[in-house]
Amino acid sequence: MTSRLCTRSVLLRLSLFLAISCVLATSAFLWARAPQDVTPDGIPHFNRPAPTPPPQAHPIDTLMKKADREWHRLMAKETTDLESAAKAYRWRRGRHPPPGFDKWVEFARLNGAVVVEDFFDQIYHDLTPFWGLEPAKIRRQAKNFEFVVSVRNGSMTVKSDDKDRPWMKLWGNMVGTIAEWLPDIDIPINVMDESRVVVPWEDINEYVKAERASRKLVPRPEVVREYTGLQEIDENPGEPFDLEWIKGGLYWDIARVGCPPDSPSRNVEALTNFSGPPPMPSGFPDRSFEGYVTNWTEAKDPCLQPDLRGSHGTFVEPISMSTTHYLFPIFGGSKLPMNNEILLPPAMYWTTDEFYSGGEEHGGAWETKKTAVMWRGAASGGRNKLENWTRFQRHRFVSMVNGTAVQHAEKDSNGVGPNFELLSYNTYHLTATQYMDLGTWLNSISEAAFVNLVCFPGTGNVNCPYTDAYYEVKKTMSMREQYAYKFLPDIDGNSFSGRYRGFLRSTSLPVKATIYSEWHDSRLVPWLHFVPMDNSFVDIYGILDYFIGTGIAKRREGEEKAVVEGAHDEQAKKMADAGKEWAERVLRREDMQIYVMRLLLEYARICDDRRERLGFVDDLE
Ligand SMILES: *[C@@H]1O[C@H](CO)[C@@H](O)[C@H](O)[C@H]1NC(C)=O
Ligand SMILES: *[C@@H]1O[C@H](CO)[C@@H](O)[C@H](O)[C@H]1NC(C)=O
Ligand SMILES: *[C@@H]1O[C@H](CO)[C@@H](O)[C@H](O)[C@H]1NC(C)=O
Ligand SMILES: *[C@@H]1O[C@H](CO)[C@@H](O)[C@H](O)[C@H]1NC(C)=O
Ligand SMILES: CC(=O)N[C@H]1CO[C@H](CO)[C@@H](O)[C@@H]1O
Repeated sequence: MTSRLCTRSVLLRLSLFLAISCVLATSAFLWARAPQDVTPDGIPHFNRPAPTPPPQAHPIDTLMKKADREWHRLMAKETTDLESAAKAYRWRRGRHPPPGFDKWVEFARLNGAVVVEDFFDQIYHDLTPFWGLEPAKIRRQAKNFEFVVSVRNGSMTVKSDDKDRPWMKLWGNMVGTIAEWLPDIDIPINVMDESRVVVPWEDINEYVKAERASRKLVPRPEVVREYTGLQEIDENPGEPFDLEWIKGGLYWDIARVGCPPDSPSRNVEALTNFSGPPPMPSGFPDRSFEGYVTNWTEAKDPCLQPDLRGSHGTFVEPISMSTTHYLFPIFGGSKLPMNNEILLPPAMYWTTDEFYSGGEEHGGAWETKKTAVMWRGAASGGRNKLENWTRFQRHRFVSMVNGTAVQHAEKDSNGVGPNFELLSYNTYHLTATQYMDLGTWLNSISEAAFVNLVCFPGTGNVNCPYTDAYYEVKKTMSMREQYAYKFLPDIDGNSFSGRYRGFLRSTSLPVKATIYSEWHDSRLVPWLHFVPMDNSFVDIYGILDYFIGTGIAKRREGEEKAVVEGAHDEQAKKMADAGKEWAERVLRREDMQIYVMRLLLEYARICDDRRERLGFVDDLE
């Protein structure tokens, strides 16, 4: 804290006394690049010798190397035929594969899929607790839900209150394309943006134990090879269960009961005062590697980050809430780590609507792109109001990359903005801030803006009395137009951000922060296919500094080409290319079908009274 306040005060030209005590308090390294390196008027001057390069590798270099190794480790497990796939299955899952597994392998093979058993981990994470419920109960819950996609005799049907509900249509369509290979199933669908189920951790733990106890490789003669089917429930559907929906209250308090008892968030109560900037790290984020996300699973997990209760719209004020603490089967496109829905690839990824998918145009060559950060979107994330808008993630992000807003904070208020707090320049040691202030630099490399302030109470879409002073509303920009920029941050809205797949498939580089889990999580490797970012966004400057550097090209004496100090453009291009190439191999529509087919075979088994003995063993004969 001392050095944070001190250095900032130097930069902000506060009292000499503080400057001296700061110099005394900070290390020799800081001293070496202290005030004289910073131009007081924010104008870059390049007539100084280049700073000596840092002694070790940049942490991002280290993380990229680690990601490469991680990917090779994954790919070493690739399976190519029924035999190796079934073997990998038994090894990882401890059971026989479900009936229909041979058709599944065949379908994957015909569609040229990369098959690594680990890519399907999310399915097992989601379904495991259901081994703790009676199959008959799951079938009845599923059958009687209001929104259901069903398969009978290889045909798909949709039950909904309105046949034009887009999510129902899209997911119905997705299941319909593979229905001929599926057993009879009822798939209850979450039609809301927000996730719906948080079962207390202690209950889930019991359900998971039930799965563990029943897990075994049943001797071949005892294996049942055919699903029972749903005739019985069709003839005798019974009544819906009362799931005791919770429709009000503080979502943080509802959600944290899903956290492990010893996790940092479990016993931290919700906030009720959302005025001013959110709690933010005062140094490198916890669990980071020298300031950068190193474990993506942890970086996304609110159970490990109580601060998120005051800095993410999901916990500040969701638009709508309808949650239960009882386990029942419901499928949706995204969820928090403490939720218990069953994930499908989001309908927004299945649609061919260009607004979400970005269409089939993926952007031009890297060299033709503008070296800048582009973000356009609505001020969603929840219901932002006068009393709490400063705690919403999209607002925070747009402000933190707004050079003017950042400059105000630096010059006038000791680094504290209306909805963010800056770290000292001596935390991340950016190249850019050796030459200019953060605001000046950001103004030259960043073009983020809202297209709609989503004010509450509503005042039309463009004006908003409490945020007008902080944001300039700009025109919507199609994803295709955004691909003209190298760096595309992706920030949660009311739940996950539906443009992520489009960004991954683009020739630009996605920079991703989220607290939501999705179907694809175990097939994407952070720092290889995308740049992971902390939910506080304090690492955004370090990320941009590494890739873009000062943003201003200059020619050194005796050198032919002008270079941008500190830039790693090659690495950015490499990651953008790798992400695109990988998305074209494992995030195709075919890959979604393959994921859903595997998921639904498993789900049908869990719904079957004979589930403990149901299995596929033909490969062992
Ligand atoms: C499915 O097929 C079975 C056997 O052919 C038949 O008894 C049943 O009525 C069919 N169900 C539906 C929903 O078509
Ligand atoms: C909320 O917090 C702010 C800043 O800490 C404080 O000024 C304000 O009085 C608090 N409001 C209430 C209602 O407690
Ligand atoms: C990331 O963190 C999770 C949860 O703490 C842990 O289980 C996992 O092993 C970690 N992954 C890596 C690659 O370190
Ligand atoms: C950037 O911040 C300034 C000062 O808060 C504000 O006037 C301006 O509208 C913001 N720009 C955008 C694009 O939101
Ligand atoms: C979850 C929560 O407490 N949200 C609050 C956001 O701020 C408004 C205005 O103070 C409150 O009404 C909400 O309850």
